[in-house]
Amino acid sequence: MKKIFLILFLLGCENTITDNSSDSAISDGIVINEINYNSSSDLDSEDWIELYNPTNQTIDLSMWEFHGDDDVFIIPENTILLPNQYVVLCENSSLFSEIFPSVNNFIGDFGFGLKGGGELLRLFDSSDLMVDEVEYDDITPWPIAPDGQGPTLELMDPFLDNALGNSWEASNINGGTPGGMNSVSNE
Ligand SMILES: [Ca+2]
Ligand SMILES: [Ca+2]
Ligand SMILES: [Ca+2]
Ligand SMILES: [Ca+2]
Repeated sequence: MKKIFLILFLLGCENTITDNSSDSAISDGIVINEINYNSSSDLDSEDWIELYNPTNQTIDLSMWEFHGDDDVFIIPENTILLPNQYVVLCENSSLFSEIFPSVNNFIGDFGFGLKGGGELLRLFDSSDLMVDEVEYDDITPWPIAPDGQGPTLELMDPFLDNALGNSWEASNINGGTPGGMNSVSNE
């Protein structure tokens, strides 16, 4: 009997650990919601990612860190994301605003490119807790059109597991939807 309890206890622990990691991602809320890692040559804004706040809380992103495989960008002070709002982190803000003159909710420059063959992107809060991570790829099950054909990678729903390629689609719009609702979103 004791043995069974111990096993249940251990199973319980394992579940708790697993749940905690996904719960902390959800409770911190911010989601990597769109990725432009390889622009088409006619619409080359250089690389960017879009963050989304799906919670009903205002979240302060000041001093949060965006990590690529080899590089880190520190989000500036006074970066506040209201509920249901988006912000774009861009590699090159002047090129970005040339291509997307009507998009104002961006910050940069993060100054490094996102790899054309996939890369691990991670977001950490100011206490160094990981908030979200996506290791995108340019092969199935990831949509492949975002690899230089014009569309971006768009998350279909901010509450889907964005670690999975199947949760993403190529945007319906050339250049994607930086700073606004994804074109493939059902909402
Ligand atoms: Ca790139
Ligand atoms: Ca590629
Ligand atoms: Ca996630
Ligand atoms: Ca978008």
